[in-house]
Amino acid sequence: MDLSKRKFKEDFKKMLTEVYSMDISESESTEQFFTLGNLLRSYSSKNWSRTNQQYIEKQKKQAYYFSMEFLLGRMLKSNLLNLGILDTVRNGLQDFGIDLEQLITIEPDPGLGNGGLGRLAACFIDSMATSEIPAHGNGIRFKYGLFKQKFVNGYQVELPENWLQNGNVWETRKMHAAVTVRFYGKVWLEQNAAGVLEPHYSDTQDVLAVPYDSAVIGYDNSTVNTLRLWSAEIPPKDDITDYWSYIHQRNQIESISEVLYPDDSNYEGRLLRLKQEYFFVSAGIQSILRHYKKMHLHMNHLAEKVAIHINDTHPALCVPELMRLLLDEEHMDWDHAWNVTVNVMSYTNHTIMSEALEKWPIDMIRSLLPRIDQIICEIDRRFTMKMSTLFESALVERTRIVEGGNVKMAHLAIIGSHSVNGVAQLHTTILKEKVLHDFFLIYPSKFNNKTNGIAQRRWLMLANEPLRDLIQRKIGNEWETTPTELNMLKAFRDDKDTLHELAQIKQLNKERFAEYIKQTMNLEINTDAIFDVQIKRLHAYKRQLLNLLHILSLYFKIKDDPQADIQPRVFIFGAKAAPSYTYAKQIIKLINSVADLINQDRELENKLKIVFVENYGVSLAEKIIPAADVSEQISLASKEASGTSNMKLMLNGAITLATLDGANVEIRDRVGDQNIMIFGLRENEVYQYYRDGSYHSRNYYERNPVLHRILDALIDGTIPGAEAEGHSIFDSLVQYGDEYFVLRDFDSYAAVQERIDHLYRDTLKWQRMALINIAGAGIFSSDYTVQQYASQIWDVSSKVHPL
Ligand code: CR6
Repeated sequence: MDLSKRKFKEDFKKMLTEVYSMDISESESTEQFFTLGNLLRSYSSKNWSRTNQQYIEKQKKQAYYFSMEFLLGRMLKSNLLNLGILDTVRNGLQDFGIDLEQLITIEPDPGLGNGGLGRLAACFIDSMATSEIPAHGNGIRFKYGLFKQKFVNGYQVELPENWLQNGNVWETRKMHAAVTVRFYGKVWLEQNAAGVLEPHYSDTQDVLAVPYDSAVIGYDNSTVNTLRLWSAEIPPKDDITDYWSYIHQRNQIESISEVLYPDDSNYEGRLLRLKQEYFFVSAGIQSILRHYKKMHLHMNHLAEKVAIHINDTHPALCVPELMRLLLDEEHMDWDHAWNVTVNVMSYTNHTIMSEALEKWPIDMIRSLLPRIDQIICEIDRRFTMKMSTLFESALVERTRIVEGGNVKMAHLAIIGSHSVNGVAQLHTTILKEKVLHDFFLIYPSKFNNKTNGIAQRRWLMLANEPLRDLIQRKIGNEWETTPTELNMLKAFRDDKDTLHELAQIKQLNKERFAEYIKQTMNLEINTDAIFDVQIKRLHAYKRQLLNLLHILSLYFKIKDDPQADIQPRVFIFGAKAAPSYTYAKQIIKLINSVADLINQDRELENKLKIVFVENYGVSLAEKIIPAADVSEQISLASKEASGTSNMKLMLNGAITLATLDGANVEIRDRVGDQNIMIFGLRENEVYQYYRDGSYHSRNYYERNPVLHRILDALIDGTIPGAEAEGHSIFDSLVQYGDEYFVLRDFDSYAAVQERIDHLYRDTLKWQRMALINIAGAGIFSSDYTVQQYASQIWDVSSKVHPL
């Protein structure tokens, strides 16, 4: 948008007076932040309503991205950037003596997600608006986001994250768009006068779903889409007879949108979670149908105007819920309704970890959602009947939705969708060949790959302004909307000046981060050291332990020979563990204890440090990523569906240290073997071990003296404070088979780390690699990913065409 500094300053002063009756000298950061937020809302409101109007007038097909999680991060700077007024506002505020960077910190970081999946949803909605795709987000307005992590004596402690405490300046409550969601009760079918079976309900518990809408502003265009998050409330009642039972009921209902479940890949089947899933699915679909009806089209044509995306299995109830509405409310017959439903729905699988493939006891569904239960059983019955004529009975049994008293949500999503995608090439191949092979035999054409992506706006333009400026000076700014243009940077791969500038920028970012760590953790870190970064949820398969064992090997090396020729390192960790995931929490404690041991050792001063940041989330990632030299992507091959921090880190010039897992494979293809550090078992080797059962981790302990010593350190008191954790982790690795092949991959990992140690000393060579990584990262923009979803899955329009 066009906005002069003068106009901005006038608007800002006016808004401050209108909202707070204050002038600038009286106001504090909080008022200034809310004033700026309100101003941005007013700047985007015209385009917001115009975008919606156009979608209706042109009868545009629209997509709805249903996701339990949207891990947005702070929105102030991102909205300023997308509106094209970041610099104007920064300068204008400066004239008032207000520092934008300081103002930004007033905004809470809404943690409405666990990890990659939730952050992906946030990158997607940004990219959808930027690519002018008519697509919106639909989720839950959790009152408490993911817990705030604190370390107490090295242990993770979870505290509530009350992000809404001071209100959310970006949202608008839309009371007129509220809908009712029904739980419990009895349902029976009765013939009406026309002889059609109709459902009747009694004793239901009704919940009012109230939407809160936020604008999703496209970058440098006039598209403003909507993120709609639902809040659960008690329906208005005039006849309250028992006040206390009313309060009790109200609390029970409000708990539906109270907390985000802090489980990343482990799901505990709990009733409240099932309620949450049905709640936002039912509310979302009801509201979509309401909107569709405004176009006065027959329900048979729904799939021509509406696409619904099921992001992981959490919203899989979309399938029976749309069926319910089409059958019961719109009186369609089963076959038509089913046809419409399958054409509307599409599903993304985000993991092969079997414990994350959701299952719900059928009895639970029956009592909570009786009509949905009937519909699921009918879908299952028809599926089984049809497939029995085409496939062997064992395969049909394996693919059924209802099995062993459970409803398998992935099966429901696959059977009820026309598209099933994985999130990286390798992941999709594993789905087709192994995890979902049975379904691939039944529906080969449903399967497709959409490799994840990241929004280059947040992860480069905002997080790393010095790098953004350098790139702009070298190749202009076409890459901001056509990210593969970053490729042009390759022309500078041998240009010493550019490489030196790159090195300087990295140094600056490292110094900034070091300053932050000094302020917040009272820890000095050597900025000449290699900043070696592993930031992601704590999970055994991601193998933070492999990293830690290697750190211990360096520790012993220096202790044995204080003059050892080792490039100094700072190992940076950021990770939350699911509160119920004991093993992950033990690993956190162990890392913290090793950090205490190393960081307090004078002999290691400036050579080795561990920084385990508390409460890792989007805002911290924005600080860490630009400062990273090495990106640790070391999951056991086959286990990480895609990963997305790998993409963010490469975009910021970190060198990837990786197994050939998830999207690392595609990163390798992009930058070539010379510019990435690959180690470890390949996916086929892992599966070979599974088949022949020939991995015996104890042998590695017994036969590898380096490993032997490191592992002994876990149990012999070398690491004070973590005796119990050390024993438990030792046992998991040595006694109980080492599920994720940590010991098997150790030597190969350590060898590659040693190569990094040498390579880093040659600054030009290192920066050349960094530059090639930055140049190759464009393809991993979520702009491309969503453009492919738009054209290949949802069949909705988009401005830029896929590659
Ligand atoms: N944990 C995958 O594990 C992937 C993201 C987004 C994950 C990760 O590899 O990049 O999804 N899976 O696709 C789930 O959350 C189930 C993740 O974030």
